[in-house]
Amino acid sequence: MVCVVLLAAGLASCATPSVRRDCTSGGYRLLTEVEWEYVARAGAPRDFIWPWGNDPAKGCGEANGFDQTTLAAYAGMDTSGYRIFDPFACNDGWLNTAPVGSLAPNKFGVFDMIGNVAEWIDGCYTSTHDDIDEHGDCTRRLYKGGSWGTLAHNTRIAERITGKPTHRDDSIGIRVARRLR
Ligand SMILES: [Ca+2]
Repeated sequence: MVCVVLLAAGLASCATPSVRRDCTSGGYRLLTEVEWEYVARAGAPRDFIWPWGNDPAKGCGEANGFDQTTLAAYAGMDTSGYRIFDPFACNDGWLNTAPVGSLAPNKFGVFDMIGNVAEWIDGCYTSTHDDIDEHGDCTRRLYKGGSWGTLAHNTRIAERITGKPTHRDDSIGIRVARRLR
């Protein structure tokens, strides 16, 4: 999916070893996991689970997740299959995706790092946060941040969710980056 999206948009993938980091099309590319976590944390202390602290209920000002709005829409849903079912105990006001800028930015001024749609990460899957992934598993890719339909614990900065590169649904998108100098 990453390659398909990037190529469809006229952007070369940075994720294959042969062209890794050799980005054309103005240098636009996906973020590495290390870069993504740096931007998502936005200067928050290392012991913060979310950018705003350790209480997910304080995140509805900047994160569109599975909140009380969503919970109300899905009232009566069967939650027995969830090992942890922890909707955000607050109200972000959005059932599904929200237009960019609908909620507050993080301390770096970046919108929607947590929630709204999860974001594909550059490179092949590795078992650590190391962004050197030439030896990674390229049948799996990471996406991070969680989405409008994601429970609180899966929107943690450190959370790592994997999917096949061909996977797509309405909860995953891309965020592009470009080196300025
Ligand atoms: Ca929501």
